[in-house]
Amino acid sequence: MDNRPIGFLDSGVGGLTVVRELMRQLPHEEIVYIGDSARAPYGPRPADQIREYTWQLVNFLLTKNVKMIVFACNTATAVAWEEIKKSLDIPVLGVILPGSGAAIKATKEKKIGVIATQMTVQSDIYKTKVQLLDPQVEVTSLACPRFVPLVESNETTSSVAKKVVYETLAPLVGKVDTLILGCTHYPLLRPIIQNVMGPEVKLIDSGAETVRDISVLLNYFEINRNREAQEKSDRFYTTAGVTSFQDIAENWLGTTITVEHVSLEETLNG
Ligand code: I24
Ligand code: DGL
Repeated sequence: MDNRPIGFLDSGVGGLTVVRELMRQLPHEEIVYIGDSARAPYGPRPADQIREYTWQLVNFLLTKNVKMIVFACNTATAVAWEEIKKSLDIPVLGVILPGSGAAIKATKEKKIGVIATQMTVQSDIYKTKVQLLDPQVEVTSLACPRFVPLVESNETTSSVAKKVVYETLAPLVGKVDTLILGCTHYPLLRPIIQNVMGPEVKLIDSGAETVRDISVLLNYFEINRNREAQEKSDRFYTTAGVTSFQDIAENWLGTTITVEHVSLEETLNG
């Protein structure tokens, strides 16, 4: 047993889709979450910058005595996960491998689509990982730069959302039998995406798949949290304003939470 918390990092609030899954699948685990909302979104940023920011988030989590770190952000995973996990001696999980594995299991025609931010698509990481597992699979990637702004303006069911999703996904319709939602925000558009792609297409939520892998790792290393341990206290940190983070998070998670502001420069250099 290991009663230390699990650390989560994300560019902002999107990683809460992974946290909600964790709360559902592993309700006894304690959470420390850092969201870099002050510098979000990461998707359109250069890779070097994302790597630098992600290191800062990791170093912050390391000061919180975490037993494992989860990159709850596809973009950070795409450009920084392999490098960072090599330098740490605790398990570090990203959201990309779990989704890739699940997609390979799901596909019948060996035609997988990936939708994600510009940087994740540019990195070609999903294609690389999927084809390492099965070279016969055809992978078609598509950047959907309009989806994150859509969700963040509360447009997840509107006719505008339907129009944008329909227009953006047109090149994939009929071309794939499995579609990886390779961005934290996309599960919020899931009903529209399913509608546009058609009922036969299997949608893979990388966040949900990642929590299954967290569970496997906890069991393998026997580092589950003792459910009889003292009451857990989840902590959420944001580099931007506390109130807006808290509003979104409490609405999404359906529970009250503790949120603190953190200035990464001061915390890590001071
Ligand atoms: N959803 C997201 N980000 C936002 C938002 C949202 N505003 C409304 N909704 N804003 O991501 C990002 C910018 N903020 C973040 C906080 O600090 C200041 C800057 C998706 C969230 C996924 C869990 C819509 C919305 C909501 C509540 C729950 C879910 C949701 F208000 F999509
Ligand atoms: N969290 C990011 C991801 O999963 C989406 C938002 C952003 O671009 O920062 O790729």
